[in-house]
Amino acid sequence: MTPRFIDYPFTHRPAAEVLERARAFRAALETRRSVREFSAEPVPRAVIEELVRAASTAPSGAHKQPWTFVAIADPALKSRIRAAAEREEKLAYGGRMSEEWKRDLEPLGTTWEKPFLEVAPWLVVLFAQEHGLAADGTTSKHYYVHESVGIAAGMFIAAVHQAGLVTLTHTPSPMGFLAEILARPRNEKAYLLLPVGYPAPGVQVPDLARKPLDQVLIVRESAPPPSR
Ligand code: IYR
Repeated sequence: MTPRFIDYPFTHRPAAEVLERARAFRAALETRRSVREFSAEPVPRAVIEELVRAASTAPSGAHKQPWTFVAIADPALKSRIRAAAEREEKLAYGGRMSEEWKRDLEPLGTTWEKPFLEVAPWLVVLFAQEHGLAADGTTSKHYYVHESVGIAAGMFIAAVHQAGLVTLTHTPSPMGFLAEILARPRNEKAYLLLPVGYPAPGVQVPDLARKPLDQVLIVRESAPPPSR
């Protein structure tokens, strides 16, 4: 197959402007926090559609775009999801999670109770398509599915924040009930559950610090890498 290429309308910016834009975007992202208490204030469907369009610009293995976003506003469905998630979480907190894991979660103040699953105006469930599945049942390969879906998730989270809303990367474990309740085809596995909305008035978040740059970045500009 002969690949078809088109012009890419790229704007070349001088380094000083690039640095300023990088700084401004970093500063914007720095104010993002995961929030576990939501307001019931509605969010228009058009907002969710834009957020999913933004996430869906993510790069993916062989451009297969192996993701499906399911956006739920229906109160009855949200209640079913809450009930099923809390059933699993109760078992997780009650013994499935190790003592070390539970200790690690203490600073976050999480419990098995997930009222946000009913309160948030939207629950967005991100599914990973482990392979392609055509309407006639034929399957096809997908590549780097978890990397691709992870990138789309990150872009969705950034888009939510940039829009002026909050979300949470919720992973009720195990998540099998989501494909069942939402009647997803067998090639789709739930990857993340992201409630989206406004935070509850006066919401508080855990007092956490992010790692400083020198703990997350190693730069080798000219010296050879150290030998081991
Ligand atoms: N899924 C549980 C537990 C949990 C696990 C991790 I790792 C977190 O960072 C936060 C919570 C819950 O949602 O409560």
